[in-house]
Parts: sequence; C-alpha cells; structure tokens
Amino acid sequence: MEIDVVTIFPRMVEASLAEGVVARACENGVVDLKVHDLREYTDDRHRTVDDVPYGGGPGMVMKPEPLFRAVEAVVAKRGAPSAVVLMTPQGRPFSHAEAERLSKLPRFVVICGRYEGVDERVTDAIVTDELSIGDYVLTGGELPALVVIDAVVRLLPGVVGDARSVAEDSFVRGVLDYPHYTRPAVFRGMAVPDVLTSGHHGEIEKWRRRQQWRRTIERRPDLLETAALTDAQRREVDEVRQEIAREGRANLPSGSKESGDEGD
Ligand code: JAH
Repeated sequence: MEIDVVTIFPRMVEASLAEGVVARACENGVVDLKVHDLREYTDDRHRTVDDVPYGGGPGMVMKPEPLFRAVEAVVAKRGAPSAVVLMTPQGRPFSHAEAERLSKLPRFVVICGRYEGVDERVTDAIVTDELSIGDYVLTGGELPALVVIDAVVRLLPGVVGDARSVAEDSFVRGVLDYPHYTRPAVFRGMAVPDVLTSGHHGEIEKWRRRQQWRRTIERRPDLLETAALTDAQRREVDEVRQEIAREGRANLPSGSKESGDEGD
C-alpha cells in the first residue's frame, strides 16, 4: 500500500510514524509511506500556504494552489490515488468499517488541514473523502491523519503478528472488549478473577462474553442498538442486564429501597 501525507508539519508526522507497528510495516515494505511538505509547493518567497477568508471573519484559510500542486505532484510520481482523504471536523465519522475500506485500497493521499480549514475548491475538486475522528476541534489534521493511518496499516496482512488480535478486535465484533489480566495472580492484594486461573476454557469463554456484554451495556449502550445479534446473544444480553439491575438494588443503602410508587 502507498500512503502520501500532505502537511505543513512533515517532521511531526514523520516522527510519529518512525516508531512502533507502523514503522515496522514501512521497514518490511508492507506500506510505502511518504510525507510531503506543503511549503515545497508554494511559489512565493515566504512560502505562504494560507490567506484571509473571502467574506471576512476570523482566522485564515489554506490556499488552493499549494494543495493542488502537492496532490498533482503525488499523482505524477505514484499515479492516480484511489482516495484523497481530508481530515476535518466536518467529515463523516471515521470508524473501524472506514479503516477496513481504506485498507483495501492500493494507494491513498491524506491532506492535513490547518487554520480555519481549506479552500472549498480543494474539497470540491480533489478530495474524495472527508473524515472526522470525533466531535472536537484540534489545531490541525495531522493527529487525525496519524490515527487513520495507524488504524488502516494494522489491518494490512502481516503487520500485526497474531492475526487473531485483528480478527477479535473489539470493533470487529461490534461490542467492547472484556477485561485483561496477566501475572502476578495477586498484585497488591488485588486478585485475578478465579475463573481465569481455573483452566476451564468453556467457563473462561462464557465469563469473557458476559463481561463484554456488561461493559457494552454500561458504557456504550448505543452499540447494542445497532448490533446484529442472534437470539441466543439477545437472551444473554438480557440476562446480564438483569444481573446488573440486581446488583444495583443490592447496593442501595438499606431503607432507601424503591417501592415504585412513593415518589412525590
Ligand atoms: C482542525 C484543520 N475530527 C478531529 C479533527 C480533525 C481535523 C481538525 N480538527 C479536528 C482540524 C483545524 C484545522 C483540521
């Protein structure tokens, strides 16, 4: 896979990609990642990449010419990309499904915006996908671009050593992960749940599955609204819901138990 990143902070992007799983994927030739300094595609003495907004208002806008030239240079060198991604809070939500889609492309470009945003003609004429990693405003698209690249590259064959890690990813299953433990069995008085040291693989699987439901119910109930669950899974979710409700009642201070009709 070939990935080209266009940014005014190439060292920031290169430094982040120089270590860890993505760096190894680059060394192994699984991915050919190039970072392009947008200022190299300016033509004035000050290497200007921004300008005031038409219509007035605060902040600056990224000029179209350097971005067009940068993407045209990538096309000239590498051929036409399958996607030109722009990181922006106005984009559609980035998700594991989006990462899987991008991981199937042979080549894509990521544009990192800065300032108030990029000239809309860039979006109209060269961007194919506007993506957002969440509902917050950052100072630029570099960190979101790194998030997307990390999520995509780890899906490429051979990048993550144990293929089961990828197959069992929380968001592949559509629910949250179960709790993990490693040695020692007791750490500062805190013991690992007995079932995990019991050697009963059936019981361990069942415990983990119920922990996944529990966490998802408690932390991300929205995931269960849209999850495609079998009847057996629905039944198990309902059991865990009842278990949580029982615990909730058991934890009420005595004398404060609700009867259901004494509110005022
Ligand atoms: C901020 C250009 N979805 C996260 C996200 C993505 C991009 C930006 N902020 C947040 C951003 C300023 C300029 C892009």
